[in-house]
Amino acid sequence: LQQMKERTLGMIKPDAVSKMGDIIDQIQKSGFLITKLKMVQLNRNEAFEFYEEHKGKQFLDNLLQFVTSGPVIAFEMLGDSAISMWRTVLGPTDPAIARKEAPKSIRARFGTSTTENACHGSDSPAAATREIDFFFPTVGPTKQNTAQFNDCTC
Ligand code: DGI
Repeated sequence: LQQMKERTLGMIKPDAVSKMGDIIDQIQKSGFLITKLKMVQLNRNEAFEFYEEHKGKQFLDNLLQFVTSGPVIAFEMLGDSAISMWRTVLGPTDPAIARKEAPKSIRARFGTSTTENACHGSDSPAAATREIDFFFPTVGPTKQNTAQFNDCTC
């Protein structure tokens, strides 16, 4: 059963940290198990490493400015098809489009602009692995007990 589950990396961006309660609530009601979580403030080099796939994009500088403007909350989530499921729960990148196409999505509810769009989600298995390791490098105690999720009907 556990093998069918997938892990992905979510991140509440600085604009939505004040809404963390409602966001975590929606995540849990959507059937994910949060298996790791931390609040940190990234410096520019760290943010650039995290967003390395956007090197050369015209919006990168805005994105780095924004994501380093305050703390973020990063979390590893476990669930069925978690990578694509989390992106569905997030909704479209632009919150204005999200409010039209997916009004219950996180970006519809909590995003304000294409830059300030509340949350991040990994877009592929390779990105999920890299981004989980970025925030949660596998050093020190790593034992995790997710047995409770085996009985979960979600
Ligand atoms: O996976 P997403 O977060 O939905 O989108 P992405 O991976 O294409 O881009 C990462 C982030 O960069 C996105 O959440 C917001 C920002 N971004 C993407 N495209 C644009 C953008 N910001 C601006 N201002 N304009 C864009 O076209």
